[in-house]
Amino acid sequence: MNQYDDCWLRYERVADDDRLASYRRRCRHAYVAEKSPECGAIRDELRRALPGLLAEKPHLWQHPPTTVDGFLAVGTPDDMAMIAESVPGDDVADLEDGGFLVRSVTWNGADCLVVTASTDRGLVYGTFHLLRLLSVGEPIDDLDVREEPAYANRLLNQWDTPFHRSVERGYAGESIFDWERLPDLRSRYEDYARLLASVGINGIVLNNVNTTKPPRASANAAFDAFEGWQLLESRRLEDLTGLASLFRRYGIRPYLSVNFASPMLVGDLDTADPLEDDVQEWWREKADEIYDLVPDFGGFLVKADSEGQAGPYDYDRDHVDGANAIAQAVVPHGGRVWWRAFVYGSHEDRAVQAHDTFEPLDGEFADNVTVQIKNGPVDFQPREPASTLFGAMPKTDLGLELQITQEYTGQGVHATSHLPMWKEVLEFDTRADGEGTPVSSLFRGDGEGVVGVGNVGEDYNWTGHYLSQSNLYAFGRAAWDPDRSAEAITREWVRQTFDDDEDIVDTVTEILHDSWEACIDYETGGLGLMHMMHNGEEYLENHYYPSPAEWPGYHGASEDGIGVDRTESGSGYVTQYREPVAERYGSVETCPEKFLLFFHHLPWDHELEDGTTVVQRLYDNCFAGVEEVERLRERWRSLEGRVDERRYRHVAERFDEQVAQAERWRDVLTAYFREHSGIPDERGRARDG
Ligand code: GCV
Repeated sequence: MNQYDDCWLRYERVADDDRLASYRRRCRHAYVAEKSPECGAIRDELRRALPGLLAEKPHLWQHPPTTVDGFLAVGTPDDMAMIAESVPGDDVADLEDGGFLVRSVTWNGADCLVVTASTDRGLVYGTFHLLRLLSVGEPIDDLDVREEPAYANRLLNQWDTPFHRSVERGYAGESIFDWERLPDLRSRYEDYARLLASVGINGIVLNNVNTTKPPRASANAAFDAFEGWQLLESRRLEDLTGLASLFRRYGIRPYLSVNFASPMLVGDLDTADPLEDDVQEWWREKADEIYDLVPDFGGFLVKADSEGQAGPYDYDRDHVDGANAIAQAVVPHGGRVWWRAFVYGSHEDRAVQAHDTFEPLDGEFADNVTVQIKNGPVDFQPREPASTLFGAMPKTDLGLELQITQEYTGQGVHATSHLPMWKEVLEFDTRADGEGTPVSSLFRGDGEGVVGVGNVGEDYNWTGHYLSQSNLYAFGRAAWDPDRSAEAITREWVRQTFDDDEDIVDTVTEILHDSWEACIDYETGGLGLMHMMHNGEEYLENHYYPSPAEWPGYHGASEDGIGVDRTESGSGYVTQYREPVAERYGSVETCPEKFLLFFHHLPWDHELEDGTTVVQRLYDNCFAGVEEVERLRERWRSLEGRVDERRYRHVAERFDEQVAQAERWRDVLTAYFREHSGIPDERGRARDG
């Protein structure tokens, strides 16, 4: 990467001389099996990485060298005798697709490293893993690494509108995909594929789930008329081929978001009724056409009956009818339909909707349908309890959808790590199979997995805020291994992205880890409240500024109290959890404070366990959130002169803006609480609105 930031693939010279000597001994010569597109990508990556890390040009051999003291070999045991001789075949044969081994071995008296796997995609991940170890300065003389991905599918959802080039909820500029010039490729696509593959992502949905109505005027008025569903038009599909072959080199399968009404919009049918034969036939022909062009196409993602998108309800059919009609078309090609559970319906409390709609349909979806569920029951709010659908559909393939982009957590301005939020959800014990069935233990089937809504755009640094690169990185790493600690993931990101210096690693890790709770405090007051944000017309204001008065139904503030009653006598949402979770959340006494007002509507002066009233805790949290951001800003400032000027300034300036914004949130929220409660802040800080 030259024109754009390298993110975590910087490959800088190894600082420690002894380490460098050992790396050079085993890696200055390398041999990569010569066969597949993936192996070509590996060779290219070694050519990029090793000169930087080793500060000398490596020698890439056409065959395993026999005359050198040490070398790196990448391939499957079938590819080369050296690997077959140094690694027992069974160790490799056992590996899941994507899994790999990285081992230090001695072969013909030479000190070697072997990266091996049962599939070429595994070789890609193994190589990136080795480069990560070298980048963070791990010893390699005694390596014995065996890794397999926890989930078979680790997908990215781009919310990009092709041609129009907007990115819904994107805060890093235009879409990187220049659809107008496809199938011509930009070097940026390859860099993106490298970033994704380096953290194990193996699928990408190229366009927004909203396939109608781009949200705002684009820079190029000619494309304002373009809508995402048009990608299924024959003349557009050919554009996919270049991207598909590029991503293939990195083991990444492309997918498309499709509009449920495509048979009418793209085709010339007068219905999209999923039970009509000609509708199903239309989908089959369309799928055949796509697979002719892109044989490893992953399948379709569908947002149906949600926020204005067409769906089976338009024909009095249900989600099973809808999903299965499209899924049957991709069965012959090994494709899959990812069907989102983010639907609206008759319930006043949106939290109830997804479980109410989908749980009764368990067991009816086709084998190649995955129901994709947002982490929480409402909509990516700063903090939500885990969705009740997790573990509730044992006979259906499920996917967990996380938001990498920071729609509700400060967008491109605030330093907010989402990793602690994801960990909280992954660790939630659903009790689906008795005690000890965390969310992370689900999604283990071949058709299941974890999905992240992407956060990159045209900005030089990819993600708008430099520190937001950590969210993309962390998503991939957590989707590969949900049991890896948040701290370990963040520390390795900082080491690769900034420096190995312990103080820098500690400081940036601390900033990221404390950032989420701080954001919850100033943006909601904590206690499980949500929807305190402005829903303005201006795109960049949307969901960025505070405006709690717009959403009384979502946070329940009134003169008598605050919070939403989701107990059995309220909306009933809590009863969708298994016991003992339902009972714990359902009782004011046992509900964790962080979710208290999500589940309960309580008087403003209700006393919490430590005797503080609800309203006072809300005031205190809002003020604490701002103080915390000020503290985190100071932590960042302590790095002045130790982090390169460009990134130092960028983050420092954003911190100034974040503090100002946090104060604004605090002031608007506390004034709102005061106005509705009529109770002043006992510490005299909260002002009138
Ligand atoms: C893609 C939220 C966002 C929408 C998004 C929607 C979804 O409502 O604000 O921009 O649309 O979620 O997940 O489909």
